[in-house]
Amino acid sequence: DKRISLIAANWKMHKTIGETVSFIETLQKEVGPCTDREVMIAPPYTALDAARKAMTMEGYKLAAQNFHWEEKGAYTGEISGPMLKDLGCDCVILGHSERRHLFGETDEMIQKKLAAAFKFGLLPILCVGEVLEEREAGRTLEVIGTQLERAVQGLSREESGKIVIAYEPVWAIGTGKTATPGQAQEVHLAIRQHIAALFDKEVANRLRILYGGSVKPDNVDALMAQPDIDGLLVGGASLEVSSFKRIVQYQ
Ligand code: G2H
Repeated sequence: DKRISLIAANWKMHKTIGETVSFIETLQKEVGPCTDREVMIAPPYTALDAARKAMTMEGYKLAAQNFHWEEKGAYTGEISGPMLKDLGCDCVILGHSERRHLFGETDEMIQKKLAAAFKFGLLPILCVGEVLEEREAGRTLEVIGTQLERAVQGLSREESGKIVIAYEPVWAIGTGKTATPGQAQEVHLAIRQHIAALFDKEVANRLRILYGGSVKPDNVDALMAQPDIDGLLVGGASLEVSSFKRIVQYQ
């Protein structure tokens, strides 16, 4: 089976309700329905409801940028899986490097979130990635292997085949420094092999692995030409319709 590509916009802490609606309406008008690829948008929590209502075309999916693993309870400031489902979310981004590094998310928390995503029917996009020091010390694959193993602990074979993994080298995030297509492909292949070893080859072949970190209109085609790059997680370049549209329409 061919893996259907996924082009995802991670808006981080950007865009009001009005900006969200006008972005989605314009994007759909200019791109049209998508059948050979999926487009995902992760606006801030406050714009999820409006985004859902604005998404009317085939091939567009809605994601939250984070959530809490418990169903409900005394967790001031947190949002649960059922609340995201209530808003019509399809997916949730987990363990983004900003969550890990700025907000202290650990592998253990990410593992709980991953299990909760399946429990509450949300497709998880699990982010992994090494920092510059780790890459320079030749520890990239080891670090990513550990993040993966810890995150997928307890998942069934079937669940593990449904995860979307996003490889985001931390040194490439928002820095303008993109991994070369070759560097990204090397890690994507290693991730697939690691999942094959943890589960099996069939699961690994089904798995979609996205690249994230300074994706721009001018590097998208070369990244997407790599055999193990199945999509992109785009931050900065997803905030303007013109550049995100070009990324969605990669060749
Ligand atoms: C990495 C990426 C999106 P940017 O955080 O997740 O952001 O494309 O701005 O590097």
